[in-house]
Amino acid sequence: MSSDPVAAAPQRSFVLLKPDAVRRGLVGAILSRFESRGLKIVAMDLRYVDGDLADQHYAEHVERDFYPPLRTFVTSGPSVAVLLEGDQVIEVVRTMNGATDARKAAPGTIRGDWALSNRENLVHGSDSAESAAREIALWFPDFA
Ligand code: IDP
Repeated sequence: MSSDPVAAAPQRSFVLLKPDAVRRGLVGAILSRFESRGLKIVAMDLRYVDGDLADQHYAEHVERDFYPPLRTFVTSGPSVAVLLEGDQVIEVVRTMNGATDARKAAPGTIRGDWALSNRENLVHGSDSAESAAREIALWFPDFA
């Protein structure tokens, strides 16, 4: 029997394809990477994120200097909200997304291949099991 709690059950992560991904027509390409890796789309929805939802999603950042322009950006057009499932999906998605500052993201990552900004960096992925639970409850309450 495995003693690794992470490996014991498929995990879920909340992923947001931000407005730049939709605007630039990269939704299919990004989803294709996740699917090709073996991650499963459990739920997906095109969302017009309003200021309230942005504030709740980024609750830990609302006091930061970078938040006002980030809020403007995430509300600037439709995003695609995705619930992904798979073995260690939270860490796998974070690795596939690449560094937050896309200018420093490694080639082969989503940000490292297709973005060049520390704000408009195409994707969000939950950063921990606790964040995933909070974000899934916020974005996909039927799956919480
Ligand atoms: P993450 O998306 O890689 O988890 P976080 O630190 O949680 O990174 O930041 C959330 C989002 O806020 C980033 O994805 C990016 O869009 C934006 N952001 C973070 N730091 C900066 C910054 O220094 N300048 C501008 N935008 C930032």
